[in-house]
Order: sequence, then structure tokens, then C-alpha cells
Amino acid sequence: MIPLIFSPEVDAARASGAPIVALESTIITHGMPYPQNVEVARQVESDIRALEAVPATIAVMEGRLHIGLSEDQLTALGQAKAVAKLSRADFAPCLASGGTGSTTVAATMIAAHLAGIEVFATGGIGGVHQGAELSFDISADLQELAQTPVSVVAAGAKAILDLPKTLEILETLGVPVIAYGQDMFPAFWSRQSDLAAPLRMDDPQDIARAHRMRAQLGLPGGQLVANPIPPEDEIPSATLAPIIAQAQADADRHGITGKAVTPYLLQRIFELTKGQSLRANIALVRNNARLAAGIAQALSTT
Ligand code: PSU
Ligand code: MN
Repeated sequence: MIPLIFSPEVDAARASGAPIVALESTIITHGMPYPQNVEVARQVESDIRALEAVPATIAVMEGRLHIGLSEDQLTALGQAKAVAKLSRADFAPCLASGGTGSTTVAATMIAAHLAGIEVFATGGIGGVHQGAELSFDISADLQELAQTPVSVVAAGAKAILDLPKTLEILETLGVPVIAYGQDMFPAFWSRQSDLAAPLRMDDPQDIARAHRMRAQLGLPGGQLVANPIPPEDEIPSATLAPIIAQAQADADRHGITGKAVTPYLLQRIFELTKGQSLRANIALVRNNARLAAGIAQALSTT
């Protein structure tokens, strides 16, 4: 038996067929500093409720898979030190051994699908890291998009990644990459990368219909919905480029590898931008949550 625990709010939404949006927890434990992480997690949940959908933040706590967290659980997770960062590989071992861990995009997709949730909002997905031709560092998030039927709303992939290679792998894996409301693939803190998005849609209803059609065709996997950060919150890519290069060089110098790479780079960029990257990060996550609520609404009637 899967030790699946639904919060009362998510349980009620399942019973009534209300739209539900899944949220990940690695962004809370490894993506943002305390106390902003807990404030953002709460804010994002209330953004979703304001649009008449139900948020389901997902995490593993003491060997149980929680779909929807209480205020106290959110706070405890946000304050906890040394929480495991769970992806596809470590998800089952953590559950089986009674452990506690936050879920990445990949693990959140797996959990959302188990819980019957079709849409998930986050900040940015993992992707192909710069220097991957030597390090082979390619996030398990990409494979997950190819096999688990959840539509993931993100602000593109973080500019710390190799975006052209990330798009190439997504194409190879057969993942629809849909830019929302613009032609270019967004670059997380910046609205534009210099890469055209493979697909564009301007209406959540179209995104919902494409999600359904994929299932009807018997194609496994989900969709990546790439939602640009609001214009007033973006950091121009020219401003960020030298900072990202510096953070990357620091990571290399300190021999940071594996799971530690993404959290290290995010923290270093936070320091180097004196908190500006975090403000942008918060704005884009909230923006993604609102779009995901719209897609969840559309899916509930499609
Ligand atoms: N993007 C962010 N903050 C994050 C992450 C992505 O802005 O915290 C997390 C997500 O949970 C994503 C994970 O799934 O980083 C990717 O880690 P890796 O590159 O090790 O696969
Ligand atoms: Mn990695």
C-alpha cells in the first residue's frame, strides 16, 4: 500500500471534482532561504485559492507521501535542515525507510499522477547543465516529462542551464514545449531567451485540450508550459549573464556536483544579486501558479 495522505482540503476537492494544482517542495527546502520560502509557499497557495482552485503541496514526511500540507507542516519543512531532495531515484527508498524529503519536479510529477492531479506549477524545471558534455549532468525532470502525464507550468528553464541543449533533449524525448503568450522560450528570470519555443499557445483552454489529446493518442508523458515572468519583475539577461558565469565558476572551483549543483547556483546567484534574483523568483512562481489554476479549471471542463 502506498502511504498516501491527502489534506482535508485536497480530499474535499477530489470528492467534488474541483480543480487541483500540485506544487513541489524542493523549491521550499533547497530553492529559497527561510523565512521567505515559507511565506512564498503560503502566498502561492492563496493565489491558487483566489482563482477557485485547490493547492496541493507535495512532500514526504516520516515515510508518508503528503498531498496537501497543513500550515504547520509547511513551516516545519521550510525550517528543517538537511531534508533529502527526492527525485525519481530516491523517492521509493525514502518512503520505504520512513524518511522525510522534499520532492523535485520529477518526484512531484510522480506523486501528482498517483493522486490524480494533472497540473503542477513550479518556478523552473531542471535541465541540461552547462558543461554537460563532460559532467553528463542532465536533470531527471526531463525524462519525467517524457513519461508521466502531468502538465508542468514553469518559467522556462533556469538561465544557469544550457538552454539549447535542454530544448534539444526535450525534443528528442517527445515532450511538447509550449510557450504561453509569446514566440520565444522564456529564460526564468528574463522573459526572453534567444531561442524560439517549439510551440506557442495563448489560451489555457488550448493547453488543456492538448493535454487531453496526448492521453487520447496513448502517448505517455506530460507537457512543459513555459510561462514568461511578468515584465515588471524580470531581470534582463544581459545583467544576469556575468553573475551566472561567476556562480558557475564558483561551483566548479568548489567541486560541487550532483544534486548539490542547482541549490548551490541558486544560493550563489541570490548572494551576487543581493536578493534581486529571489524577488524575481517569487514573482514568477506566483505567475505560474495562476496560469496553472487556469489550466486546471479548463481541464475540469474538457
Ligand atoms: N528551479 C528553481 N528552484 C528550485 C528548483 C528548480 O527555481 O529549487 C529545483 C526543482 O525541484 C527541480 C530541481 O526539479 O531543482 C532540479 O534539480 P536537479 O537539477 O538536481 O535535477
Ligand atoms: Mn543534476
